[in-house]
Amino acid sequence: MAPNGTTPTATASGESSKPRTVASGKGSDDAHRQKILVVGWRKAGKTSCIKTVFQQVPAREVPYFGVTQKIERVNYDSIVPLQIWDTPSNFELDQLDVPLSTFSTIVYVLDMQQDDSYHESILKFVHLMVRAYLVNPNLRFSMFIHKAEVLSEDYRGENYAEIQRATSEEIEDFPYKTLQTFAPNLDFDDPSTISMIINQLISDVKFSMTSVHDVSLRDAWSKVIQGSMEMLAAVESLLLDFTSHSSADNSFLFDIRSGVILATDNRHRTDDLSEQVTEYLSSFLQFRELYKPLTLQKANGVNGRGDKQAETNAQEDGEGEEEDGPRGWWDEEDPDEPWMTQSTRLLPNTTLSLWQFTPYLALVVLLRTETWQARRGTIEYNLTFLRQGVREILQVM
Ligand SMILES: Nc1nc2c(ncn2[C@@H]2O[C@H](COP(=O)(O)OP(=O)(O)O)[C@@H](O)[C@H]2O)c(=O)[nH]1
Ligand SMILES: [Mg+2]
Repeated sequence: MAPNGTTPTATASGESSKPRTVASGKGSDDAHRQKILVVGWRKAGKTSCIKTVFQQVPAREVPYFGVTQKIERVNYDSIVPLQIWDTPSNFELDQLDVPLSTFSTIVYVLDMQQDDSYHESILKFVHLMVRAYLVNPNLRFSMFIHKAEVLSEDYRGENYAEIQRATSEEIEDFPYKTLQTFAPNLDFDDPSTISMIINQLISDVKFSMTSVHDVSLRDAWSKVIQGSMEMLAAVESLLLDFTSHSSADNSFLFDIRSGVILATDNRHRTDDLSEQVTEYLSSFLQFRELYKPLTLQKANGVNGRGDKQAETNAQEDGEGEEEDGPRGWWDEEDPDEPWMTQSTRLLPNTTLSLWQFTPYLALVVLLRTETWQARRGTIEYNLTFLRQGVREILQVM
């Protein structure tokens, strides 16, 4: 299990880490973090949604989480540094010791099984959205309709649609005038003001069905994080360039520890495909965990090869070739970092390749096996540009 602290570091999953920021977790580096406020009814699954993804706590431990007693902040370093605020069950906005406008996103977790408290919960969410909108119209809203795996597929779809419909309805019916004191500059007697707010809130809120037991939760977080990435369009266009120049089918940029997709080339992509690739990555990383003790042992001098040996172990070339072949360009680029890399022929015609970019980021590429065999050199050459491009974008942010 990952360290329980509120500042997981890159070493949690075994990379030799070179943190981009000094994540002390003592509040010293809070200012540059995108803040995400997670709220919802008691036992809706807020803590579970955070811990299973950002602290790598296995889903089987979810039933044993205690009740959250006070606000907890989880710092997480990814393509953008995040701070995720977990809230206790009786949470009210006035308990925040920072202005509501500090947050970039509010995630509302709603327990899909609780039909009887839907309505109250939705009301609470809408109230929160309006309050937040009035202090910061750029704030983003996400609702995780959670524990979805419990319901049958039909029932699940029905509930999902019903919750979205009810949320829109409550946004329309909200007594905006009661919040006039929070927005002295807006005229709530003017119907056009109200309808502008209504339209914006309805179009802004993003819904996702989630469960800690499958990849849907990481998918939902992926949308939240992508919403926080000012550089998303730039990264996507780099991925698109790389993918088309390499004649690959799809490229996914992953946050390694959480397994959240940060960007894709956005071509021929389906939810199923994203799910499968996410599953692949987490299975592969489990292998790495398995080998880590072995790697450490060797790195500690059994054969004196240290990091070089670690690197060989971290590589799992599905075709079993080039174990002792010439060193790749990525070794030359940053000799201190034993970046992981891997390629697997999944099916006769399909190959999946993975390259680690930074302690936080890995690229997964799906391509035709014949393309991989014929163009591997070009692909790895193109990769240098992609990697440089991504790093440059990260540096200017
Ligand atoms: N079936 C199911 N139960 C979940 C899921 N996520 C959380 N739970 C359960 O919901 C309960 C409350 O979870 P917790 O994260 O502590 O909720 P919080 O009070 O909102 O922080 C726990 O008993 C969890 O086992 C899920 O995805 N599916
Ligand atoms: Mg909790």
